[in-house]
Amino acid sequence: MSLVLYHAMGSCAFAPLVALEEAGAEFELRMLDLARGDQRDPRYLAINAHGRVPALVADGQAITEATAVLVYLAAAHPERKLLPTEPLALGKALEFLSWVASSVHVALAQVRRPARFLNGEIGRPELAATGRERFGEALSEIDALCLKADPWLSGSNFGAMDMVALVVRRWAEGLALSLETWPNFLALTGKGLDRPAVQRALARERDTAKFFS
Ligand SMILES: N[C@@H](CCC(=O)N[C@@H](CS)C(=O)NCC(=O)O)C(=O)O
Repeated sequence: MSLVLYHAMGSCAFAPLVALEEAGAEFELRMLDLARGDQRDPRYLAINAHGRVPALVADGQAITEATAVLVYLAAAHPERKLLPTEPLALGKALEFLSWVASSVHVALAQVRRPARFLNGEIGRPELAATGRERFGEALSEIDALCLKADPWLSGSNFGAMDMVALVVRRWAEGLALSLETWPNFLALTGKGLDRPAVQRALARERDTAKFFS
């Protein structure tokens, strides 16, 4: 099986990167530079026509959307228990991943990419302010989930929900939010960051040269 993950620094593709490291999978990492617009390079659009990361190419077949990539990796590495198999727990885990992708990520996009929502300059500061507010509210919701984590959001083992929580933490840091406001989230993600596989993922993204030079 050949696996290639397309990722970009600070992006939601960090969760699949951590999942691959946790699973001990052999894979090639290809880093895009989103600020330079690599995601719109025709060579990348041929892999993901939406022009976004992540994309995981498994034996020549591209899977896009962070949630779908995580579901694929969970199914490909059942022994790693990235997602629960018990129906209710699985439903709750997918609820969390879908909510982050469809709501939390969109709040972030309001702040970072207002041109996606409004053609002109008018209204952009209000859009960004609302996005920041929604993002903060989401962090409070995640903080409450972290309080109940036992010991991880995913249950007894560090799984897909915890990996996505790490992505949210990096987004929050990117927005220069004070994480002390959400102490349970800070503690859980701090524990996640200490994991050897997460440290390997951080080192690997840092040490991998940009793919399109
Ligand atoms: N719904 C997609 C969103 C993917 C997405 O927007 N990824 C961002 C990085 S976190 C990206 O590629 N941004 C580049 C752009 O918006 O041009 C998912 O959950 O995977």
